Amino acid sequence: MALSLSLGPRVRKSPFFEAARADGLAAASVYNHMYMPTSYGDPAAEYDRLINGVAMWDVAVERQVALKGPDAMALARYLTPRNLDGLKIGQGKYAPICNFEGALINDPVLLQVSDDEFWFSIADSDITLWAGGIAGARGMNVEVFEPDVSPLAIQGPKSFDVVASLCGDWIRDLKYFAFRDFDLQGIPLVVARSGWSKQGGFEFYLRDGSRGEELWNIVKEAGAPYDIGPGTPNYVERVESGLISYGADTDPSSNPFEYGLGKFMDVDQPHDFAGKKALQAIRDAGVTRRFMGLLIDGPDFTGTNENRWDLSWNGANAGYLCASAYSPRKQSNIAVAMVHVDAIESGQRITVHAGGGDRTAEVVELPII
Ligand code: THG
Repeated sequence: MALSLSLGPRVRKSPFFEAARADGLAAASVYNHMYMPTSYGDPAAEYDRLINGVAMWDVAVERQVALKGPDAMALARYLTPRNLDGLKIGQGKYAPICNFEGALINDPVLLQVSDDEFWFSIADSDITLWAGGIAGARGMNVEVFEPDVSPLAIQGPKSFDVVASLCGDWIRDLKYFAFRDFDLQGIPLVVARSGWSKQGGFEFYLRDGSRGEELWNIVKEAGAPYDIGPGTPNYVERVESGLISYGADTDPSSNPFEYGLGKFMDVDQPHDFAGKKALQAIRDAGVTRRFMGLLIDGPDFTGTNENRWDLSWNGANAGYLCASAYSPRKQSNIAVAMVHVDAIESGQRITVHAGGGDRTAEVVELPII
């Protein structure tokens, strides 16, 4: 029997939730203590819209952790190993957050929205608690809170036309992670060139949660000439593109170097930050496993893996598979996985202990496409 999700007031709803439901929302997960839409019941159509057309996604689960006040910048610098020297209003940065052991505890996008206000647009972990705790313990003069801000993503090659028709042609010149305040028919937004796909797109950060349904319908109407339809962060496309899904791909000891995030960190900055010593030690020692792609032999997968699958090579454990899928564009079974460095360096096939039986797989660099 299909297992369903129990709806109730303990898990929060997005401002777009009822509009999404009216448009056929079929499945959801839970992320940042909110329902996160995962399917409208037709995965093939949702994938096709993202690759060839345009889709609109309720990603209000991407909550913002606001830091506001005189010490906001100092707190932001303490929270991330990313070098924030070039940060400016209007240009976001991917800014990993680590604990004091150097483990990755979130992989947010950081936006400076005014002189003294910053938003970490977070993945699925409680950074409001972490940041508030650090600010309090360090006696910093800064407020840490979750503002009324809810992203709606518009993704896919035709998203440029849809968003230009709503906001103007200036959106075509936005650099990746750049953003700007915009008043859309009286609805306050931050419009950003961002989103969790490599198909191009935008995010409308809605700044008034009472207007979710209105915004949803405006986007739906503007997108109608381009056959817009509802979608969700796309499982297959993200595996093809090698985008990290915090929590799905990470475990309590994952460090950012294992995910290739070294380029988004500067662990030798003069100031102190959470995890600095540990990250320097990890950098010096090198990693023992890396986040990689797999091309998996055998019959086409249908659906997705519910559990992690163990990997082995040369008779020993070689890590774990995080997410697997059949890729229509690669015409192969694919996956993202944490793979031990010795298995990667062997250049040999590894074994995937898949749900339906063992399979062999080639280890490849990300992205797969
Ligand atoms: N949108 C918003 N907030 C978010 C996400 C989002 N917060 C959580 C999560 N997603 C953050 N994680 C990522 C991971 C990867 C990317 C974006 C958000 C991404 N990376 C590009 C890449 O890997 O090629 C580019 C990175 C770069 O060049 O800086 O797109 O989706 N609001």
